[in-house]
Amino acid sequence: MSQVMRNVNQPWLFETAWEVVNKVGGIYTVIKTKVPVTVQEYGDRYHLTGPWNRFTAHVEVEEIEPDHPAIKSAVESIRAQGIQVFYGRWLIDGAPRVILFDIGSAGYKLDEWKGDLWRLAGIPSPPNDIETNDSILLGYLNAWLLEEVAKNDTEHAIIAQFHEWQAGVGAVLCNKRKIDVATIFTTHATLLGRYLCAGNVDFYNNLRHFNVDEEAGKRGIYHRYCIERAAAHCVDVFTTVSNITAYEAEYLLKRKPDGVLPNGLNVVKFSAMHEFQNLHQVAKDRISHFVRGHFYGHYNFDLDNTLYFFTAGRYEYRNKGIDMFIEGLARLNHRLKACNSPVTVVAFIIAPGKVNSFTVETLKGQALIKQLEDTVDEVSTRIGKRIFELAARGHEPKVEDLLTEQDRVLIKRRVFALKRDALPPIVTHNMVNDSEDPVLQQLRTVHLFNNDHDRVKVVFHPEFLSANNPVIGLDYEEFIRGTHLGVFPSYYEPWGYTPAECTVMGVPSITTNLSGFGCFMEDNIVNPQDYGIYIVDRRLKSADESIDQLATFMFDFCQKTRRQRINQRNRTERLADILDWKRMGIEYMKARQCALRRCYPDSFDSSADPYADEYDQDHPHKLSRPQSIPGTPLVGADLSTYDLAALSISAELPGVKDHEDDHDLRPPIQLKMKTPLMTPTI
Ligand code: G6P
Ligand code: 1S3
Repeated sequence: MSQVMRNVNQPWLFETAWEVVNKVGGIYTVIKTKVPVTVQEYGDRYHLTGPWNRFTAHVEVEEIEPDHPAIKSAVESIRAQGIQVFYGRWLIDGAPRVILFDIGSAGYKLDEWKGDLWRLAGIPSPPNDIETNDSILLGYLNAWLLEEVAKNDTEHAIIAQFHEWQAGVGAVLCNKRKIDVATIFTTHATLLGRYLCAGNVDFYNNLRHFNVDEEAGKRGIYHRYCIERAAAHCVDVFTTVSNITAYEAEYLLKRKPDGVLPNGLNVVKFSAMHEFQNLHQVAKDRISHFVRGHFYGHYNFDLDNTLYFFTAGRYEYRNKGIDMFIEGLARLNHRLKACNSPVTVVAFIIAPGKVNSFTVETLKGQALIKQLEDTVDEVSTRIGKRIFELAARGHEPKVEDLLTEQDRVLIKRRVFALKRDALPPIVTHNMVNDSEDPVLQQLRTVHLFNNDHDRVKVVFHPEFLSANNPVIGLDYEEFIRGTHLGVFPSYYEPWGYTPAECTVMGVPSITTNLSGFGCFMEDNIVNPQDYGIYIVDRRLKSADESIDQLATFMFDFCQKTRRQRINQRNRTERLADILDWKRMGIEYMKARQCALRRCYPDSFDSSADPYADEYDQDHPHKLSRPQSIPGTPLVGADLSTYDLAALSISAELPGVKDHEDDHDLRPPIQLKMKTPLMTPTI
């Protein structure tokens, strides 16, 4: 509790994460996309802090000098100790102020701070864990900054929000040193959850029984776990990104989260309603271009009857459900063959692995198809000139006059070059450990080899996509637009941005009831599958049954006509508003307000505070609904809070009914009123 009366109406907000101007994974997306709504609320009172990454910071951040005296003098006092602190504006939507610490320049303090952390909080730190060392440096620098600002400015309340364990040391220090700030710790996954799930553990059924210290010790992450757990306990408000991770955190970190802050996105609405459909066609053509090259010599399928499925994410083979995707594809292949389907599915797996470079075959495929394209262009130009010349002289051109022997030979040479005996590769890169790579191993086990007779073809691209990529040549976003279905059958997925990104671009996706996003949709939307959100049951079904359900979703999708796919994309895209930060950001507001109330209770008149009861068990709040969507509440909807115990036993399978005849009559999206986003606990 604060010693001084601070103004809680105009607070400073400092948000810290390892991924500020430093892309590693999903937290970067959370921070970056949330900036516009946060800047709108806090303006220049909002600062993001993180590590200075030499490769990104100098192109993404415009350096300026701090103009507020409290910040200026805080930054200067750190700089005076020989530590490099960069202050500037992050050149993204909202242009937030960022304070980036050059972790290396504080290296001389490492031993001193590690000793201090041990004495102060009993947190050990072994010598060679670079990631932990970096997070200790970041945490101490961040706490130093906050302490200085709190000292320099005693007028305003200060909120400090820490994301994930890498930023957790700062939260622990704020508590131990009694720094006068209101604190929030948000975990986007738990360390133990991630590690346990990646192994062969029945995670969700055993959550209550794990000996957490022992499990962390066995995995060599005890010290990291200590930071994470201490951070969760040291803050005013502890939050996570979904109900399912809240459940996990309660047992693994031993504190029930105060609330859930689901991840949003910045939804771009086109003025022309069908613009996103046109963009789908454009991006799909570019994927098709890649496919022609990749499958050269075996390109015996009709692209007009070809569907592009994909999965993408961190290369966490089991956690992200890549294992289930591959098995599901094998079954889909079998079913499509058995019914003589004219449809071909090209399934992409995009997950960065250890690679050396593109394979020669992959590059050759693109080069050959480019040569053929160039040759056809040249020959067409010559044919055009010949037609013109003949017509100009008053002759009617005959087909046999148009293609000369020379052109014929040229084209023949290109066609001959496209012959190959080997099958089209299943992977685009040379992998460092090809024979032990789990994706390749499984593709081999299930015999998905891109044979001519296979109806399911696979392309494993073990690197994130970029427009500069010489093979696919599309940014991830454009790539998603060009696909037909995203498939993310995750086992461990606190939120899961991938299906959410599909949704806002109008691409249907498959997720699971073990992912934060899947549960959120199941909890908030009536019949999510009607809107292109298919949810595989991985809670109550055996692995085999779940795979079968996944294969059925994919098989049923293959039966859709083009018209039905277009209609479904329209319906999917309409869900975008639900995922917009304009709505999701409200949960962050509630968490901040709650932190302020807990830290500065004397500054509040609870009768006038709209969020006064947010975490008060006696006054549970209701789900906030977006203004823009006409919702039809369920009759008799359950207004109770989420039932932790039910997570392992509930979840009825949504009907697989598909509105085949729905010609997009635009019925209102039915929002359930069941699940409050915040969990009252205290
Ligand atoms: C969009 C385009 C249409 C195109 C369709 C293809 O809707 O606007 O011109 O025919 O995509 O859909 P498909 O599901 O076959 O890729
Ligand atoms: C985590 O990143 P991940 O892919 O390792 O944080 C993301 C952002 O909150 C979340 O979407 C994801 O499920 C988590 O797993």
